[in-house]
Amino acid sequence: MVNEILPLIREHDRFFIITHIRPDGDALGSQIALGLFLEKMGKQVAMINSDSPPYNLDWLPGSEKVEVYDGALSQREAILEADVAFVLDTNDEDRLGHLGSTVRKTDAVKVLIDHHMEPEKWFDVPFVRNTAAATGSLVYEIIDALDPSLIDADIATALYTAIMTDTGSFRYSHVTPDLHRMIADILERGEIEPAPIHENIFDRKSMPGLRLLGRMLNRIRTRHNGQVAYSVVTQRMVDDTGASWDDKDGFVNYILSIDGVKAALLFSEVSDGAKISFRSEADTRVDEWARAFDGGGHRNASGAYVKRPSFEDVIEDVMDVADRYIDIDPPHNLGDGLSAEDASYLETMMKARSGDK
Ligand SMILES: [Mn+2]
Repeated sequence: MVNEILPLIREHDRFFIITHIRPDGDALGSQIALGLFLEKMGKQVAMINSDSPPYNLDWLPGSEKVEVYDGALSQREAILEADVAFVLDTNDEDRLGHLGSTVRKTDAVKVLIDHHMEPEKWFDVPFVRNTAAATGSLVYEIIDALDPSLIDADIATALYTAIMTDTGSFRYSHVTPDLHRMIADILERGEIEPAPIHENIFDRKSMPGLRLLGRMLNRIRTRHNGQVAYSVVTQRMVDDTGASWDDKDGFVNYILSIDGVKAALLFSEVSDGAKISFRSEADTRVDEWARAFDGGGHRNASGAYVKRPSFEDVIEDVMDVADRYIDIDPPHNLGDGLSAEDASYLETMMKARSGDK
């Protein structure tokens, strides 16, 4: 509950904030917004992660204050001497990288601020709402309850980035009028423009990255009458194009953008199997499908890491059970004006054809 966090912030001075490995916009935006806000309250703040930000977030004002853990004494001290340790946007020790066990063992009050399901049990104060659009919206609630007048351009930019990136630019099913009102307040208080933030995050792609995108688009396949689609990024494709693996971020959204596709998957090759990104349209959910392969995430955006002897095995195993998790609509109007026998014959034919695409 947010009410438990407020006195913790008011009554303590030294804070440590960490977010997950391979930090995304919500992770870094939430961390920076909370960190800058606490500093403006006159608190001592250390922001330390296991990984550095991706290239499209390194411009975020305040990111220069986020350190990458290198074992330095000053960093260890900051963690061990903190009164309160905030863990943002993940509820899982492993997702904190090599800092995980240190954070778990610290004597600080451990506060979780997150919107994922099934939190681990070691947090003293969990502020968790899995219907929240972003961790950033929970950080906003804390700021709003303490002193929203402290929201300046940098804090607003961080909050906007967190919420915008985790909602697919305000399109996923968690987006509500209330969320838009929150965004309006953030824009007004910070006196910031949204457009430059979108440009910084989405319009800085490299030429090799776009070539990789081209290769990925060429390999899109559909199943179930075009309602489920997937593609791949392989090591070979990355090597051939000179791209980096980070360039595939957002690729899965192109697959979902195909007319009629309700659920889209991107399989990325790793040495012992594949990493999978699942995305779906608002009224279709993919989290249960991801969870069936030991992954997790949200209704419309999930992920999994599946180990198999070969990359192709993963694709087959995952795609073969698509219709267990996705409601496949029958082909439209097939039976109109036909006898029942002809209609069922046609449908069988369609099924056979869509299966081998
Ligand atoms: Mn998030």
